[in-house]
Amino acid sequence: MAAPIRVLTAVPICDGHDSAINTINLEFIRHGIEVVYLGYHRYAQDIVRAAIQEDVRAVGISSYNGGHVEFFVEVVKQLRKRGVDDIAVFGGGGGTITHDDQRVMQKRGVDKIFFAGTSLTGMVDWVHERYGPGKRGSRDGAPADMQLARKLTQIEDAYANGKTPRKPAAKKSSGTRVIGFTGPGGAGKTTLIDELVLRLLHRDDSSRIAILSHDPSVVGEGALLGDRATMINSQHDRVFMRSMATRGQAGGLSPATEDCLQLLAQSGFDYVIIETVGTGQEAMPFQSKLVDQTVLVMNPDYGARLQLQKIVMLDLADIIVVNKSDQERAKTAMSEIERRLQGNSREQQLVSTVAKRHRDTGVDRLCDLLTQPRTSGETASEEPKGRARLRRA
Ligand code: B12
Repeated sequence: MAAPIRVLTAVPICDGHDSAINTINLEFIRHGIEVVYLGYHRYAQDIVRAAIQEDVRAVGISSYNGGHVEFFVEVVKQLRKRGVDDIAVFGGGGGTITHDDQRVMQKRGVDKIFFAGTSLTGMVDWVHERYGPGKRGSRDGAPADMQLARKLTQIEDAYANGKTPRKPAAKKSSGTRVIGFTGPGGAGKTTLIDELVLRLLHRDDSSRIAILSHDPSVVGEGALLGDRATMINSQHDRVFMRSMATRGQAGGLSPATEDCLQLLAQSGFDYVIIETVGTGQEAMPFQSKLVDQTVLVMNPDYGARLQLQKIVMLDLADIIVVNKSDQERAKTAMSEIERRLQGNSREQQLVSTVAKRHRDTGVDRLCDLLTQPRTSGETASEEPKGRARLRRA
């Protein structure tokens, strides 16, 4: 089976009209396209960086507040400046983009503008026809991030074409710290990671961070890869982010994750952060020996205390974060989870955070825990045994 078409969609800076693109995203997904959605109010530079890292086939821009000729053309210009001529730029803006504007935009490299009245089916068919399987430009000799992005695509494509997942590989010693984040949907994993990235970037002004983020999809179907829309601090030149659809695999990760993770772990980043899809009670996503530390992010509102007995990751995670701790139930959650962890007889950390709050001291504490120097050869499973410790930030 051919790999799904991947496109990136966004709304330009100073524009909050996202209803059109949300409708179009859904239609694309329903017709087998993987959509990396960057959100609204986005700079041309952020769109270009994301399109290159995600190695998409095209960028779809929805613009309503004017300045579309300059904005679309700026995106084309920046792509070409970086040597990329195989990522097309297309989009629409209803009646705000005229036919005269379109002619100017096409002359300056924009592929296609859709006008008011075009059917959703018409746009989907056009994307399939125009951006379907075909030859892409080479990334040989391109900057490292561009080569890395293409290699990740090749790995994903190989799995889409029938490669079977291999056994988890052991991590070769390197300076890269690999951190796995998991937890139920809605617990705030993406916001927490974005805040953590902000701190990691500030603590060391030369550090480089990779993020491998997952969203669910069924084999051969489309997917909304929406974590970038939540990430604000991670729109940064020292951050390489890649969004992956699970493409039919249960448990929070994709069949290609292990290989992609291994490649990222060997690509000179200081930190590689991997985020699963929202997971259920039985999920144990980080069997990989490539992951150094695992973080389970929970919502204080998990239901009755008995529910905690059923969450496998409470036994396995190195750090448990109760996010959204400004909620009324947070204190009770912290003490119930603390008691649950005490039965584990291994050292685990419990941290309380409010990731949406700027300068949250809980996120500072989490960052401290994740950046502590490691003893050589230490892995999550080899940690010393002991009673669970509760740390309230
Ligand atoms: C809905 C709407 C709003 C909603 C937005 C809700 C939201 N979250 O998106 C609200 C009420 C919040 C709003 C606010 C404002 N709006 Co308004 N809004 C509209 C409206 C009525 C419809 C736009 C829309 O969603 N269309 C639905 C899409 C699906 O259809 P379409 O536009 O015909 O697009 C077709 C194609 O172009 C294509 N397409 C569109 N985008 C893309 C992208 C890709 C990738 C592809 C493939 C195709 C594609 O899809 C459609 C296929 O048929 C338009 C007027 C209009 N009739 O167009 C004004 C309009 C865009 N708004 C306008 C203005 C001025 C504003 C405000 C500044 C008003 C104010 N003073 O506060 C604010 C700014 C908001 C902001 N933060 O940016 C002006 C813009 C004027 C201009 N640029 O010259 C318009 C044109 C109204 C007008 N005639 O004055 N707005």
